[in-house]
Amino acid sequence: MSRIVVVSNRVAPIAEGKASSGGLAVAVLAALRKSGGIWFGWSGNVTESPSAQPTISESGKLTSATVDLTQRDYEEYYNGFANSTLWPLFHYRLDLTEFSRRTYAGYHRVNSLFASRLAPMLREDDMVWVHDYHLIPFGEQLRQMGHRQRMGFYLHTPWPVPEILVALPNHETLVRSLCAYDVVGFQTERDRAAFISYLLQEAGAEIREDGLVSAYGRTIRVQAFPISIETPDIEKLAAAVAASRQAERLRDSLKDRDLIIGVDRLDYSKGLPQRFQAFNDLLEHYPDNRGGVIFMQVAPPTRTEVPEYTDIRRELETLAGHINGLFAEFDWVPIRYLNRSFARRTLLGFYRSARIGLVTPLRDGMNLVAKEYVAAQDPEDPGVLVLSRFAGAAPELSGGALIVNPYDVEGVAESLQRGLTMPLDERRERHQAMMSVLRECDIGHWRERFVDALSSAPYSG
Ligand code: ADQ
Repeated sequence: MSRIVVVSNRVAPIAEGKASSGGLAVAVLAALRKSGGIWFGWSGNVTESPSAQPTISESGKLTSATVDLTQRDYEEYYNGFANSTLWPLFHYRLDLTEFSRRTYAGYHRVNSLFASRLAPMLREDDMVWVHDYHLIPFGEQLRQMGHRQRMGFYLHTPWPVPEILVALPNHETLVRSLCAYDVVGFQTERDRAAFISYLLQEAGAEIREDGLVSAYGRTIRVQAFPISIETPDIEKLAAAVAASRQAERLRDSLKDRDLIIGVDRLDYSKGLPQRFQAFNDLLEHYPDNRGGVIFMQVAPPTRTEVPEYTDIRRELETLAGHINGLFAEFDWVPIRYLNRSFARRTLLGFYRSARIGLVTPLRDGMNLVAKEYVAAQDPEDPGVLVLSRFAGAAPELSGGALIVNPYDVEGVAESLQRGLTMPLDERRERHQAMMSVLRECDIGHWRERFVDALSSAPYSG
């Protein structure tokens, strides 16, 4: 069995028994433990003169190798091209997309530097699995150094339709880099179709009879692999933490009121202002809910050095203050807005206590919170998922969720009302429909499908 070499912007702790924070880390570690391998990426540290040697730590058959960035690399590669150009562009926010040749050059410089740091560690029959928008040119850089290993790329964000993508001055170079991989994986069929459309329209690509795509002189597999969660583990853990002290404290504080919960990174792609407005609309147009419903939004700040993230934070503070000021009573405050994160197990307890999971991104690659919310419910008395049609999770969960358009604030309020008044039988039915998808398509299934696709790629380079 070939070793797997995972490359991602950040690397999770690999030591056995160390709690990993999320499904991706769990899946990647499981893949690596099975075959042995390396997890390579940025250490998260910014230093003046980073060492040319990666920092290595080992645990069984598994090695983690990390490198530091300089301040300039961090600004140009991470805050710059990755998070101020590609992130907004891939989330259809042309209005927020900045482009500069300086950050673009920094992005390439860091990708090339990372590739040259990993290169000496690679073996002939390794399979390289690169993750996410930070590292699109990584595989091409390795190829240029003569590496012929099987290489796969997985994009966690959406891939935009060609009309959006071509706004990027270097769109062709970016897509050409992707074609250096043997397998290019997306979250959904929608993303895959958008990528294929670009290749057909802009690159004269050809789709072969076996489904592979020929473009830029290479033949690649382009496939959707919707990412998922550790379904059985989440079910068990959520049932266990239902009686935890924190979950109990939350329930006590609700005093039998219904809870609507939102959990996101504080990011403009998550549709938080529209969500707050929808809750405002619920209180305005369905006044029976006043005093009887609480909306709790957990949103820890991220990417705080990118100005757009400061702007959205300020906007939400104003909105939350406004809505609370308008509707609060001396014994009831409608919105609990928390700018902090909680341990995974605590969140699962919160999900289980919530009548509605409100997940309304304007665009999202997948949105694992939606899946986690569903898996955390009590099957005997489950809550309702209100889910944006623009989340990658929507096609899989449409059999059970109330699907909404997040821009339609009144429509979201209507669905909230429907969820709050939904009879138990219907809630159970909807929950079961979603659970049967999540049981079959869990994170293990995602990992196996990707690794299988990569294993069967021809070893050609
Ligand atoms: P994110 O944009 O971070 O991820 P999401 O999928 O919702 O979005 O969350 C990833 C993980 O972080 C989940 O396990 C979730 O529980 C956790 N998380 C989210 N918000 C949190 C909070 N406030 N506090 C604590 N934990 C929180 C990117 C893409 C998504 C894609 C994932 C995985 O943007 O579309 O689903 O990668 O591919």
